[in-house]
Amino acid sequence: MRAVLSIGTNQGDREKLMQSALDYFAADTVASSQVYATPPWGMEDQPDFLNSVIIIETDLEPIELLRRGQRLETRAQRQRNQRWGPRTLDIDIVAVYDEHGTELKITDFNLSIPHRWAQDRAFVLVPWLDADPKATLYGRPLKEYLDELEEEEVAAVVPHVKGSEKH
Ligand code: A4P
Ligand code: MG
Repeated sequence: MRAVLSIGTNQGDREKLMQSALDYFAADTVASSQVYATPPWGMEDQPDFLNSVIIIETDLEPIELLRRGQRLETRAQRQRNQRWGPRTLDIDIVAVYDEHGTELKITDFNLSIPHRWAQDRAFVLVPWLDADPKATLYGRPLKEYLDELEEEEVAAVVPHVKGSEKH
């Protein structure tokens, strides 16, 4: 299975947390985006995020992949207290494809794939397109979803300059 993962962080040592998640999946990673600095989406009164998208090849079942991601979030001492609120680490499964490249749909109590907001989020679409310029979602090229978003929202997703963190 090929899986598209979105990694986000806006609390703590964001660069280090981002790197730890990238390292965790490195052996399975077949493509990855740059790391982007992104304004908060959904709940705007919180610090900016770092976001990236990676594409991995894995034999894990989607639910097990979700658990692995959640374990990493827990290791990052993430507190779950607010929907769309600040977090040290967030790993979302954006989309999965079988060995023929067919997009899989999963609607489970605690797992829904494709991720329900993916097409509305510049912080997912811009890095995803960077990692995989040919990517599609629900059979449509990502570019089409990006064209439907506010220009400013898309333009606000910019490559993060490493080492520019203020402490
Ligand atoms: N869940 C269902 N489907 C999935 C999936 N495909 N991938 C369930 C991952 N998890 C999935 O998530 C709540 C539950 O969603 C999980 O227990 C899992 O079973 P959560 O991460 O615990 O809670 P949450 O993240 O606060 O809620 P939600 O709705 O998942 O938020 P999102 O979608 O993760 O958005 N702005 C910027 N710029 N960058 C960001 O990364 N992230 C968010 C969080 C908001 N704004 C952001 C960013
Ligand atoms: Mg999440």
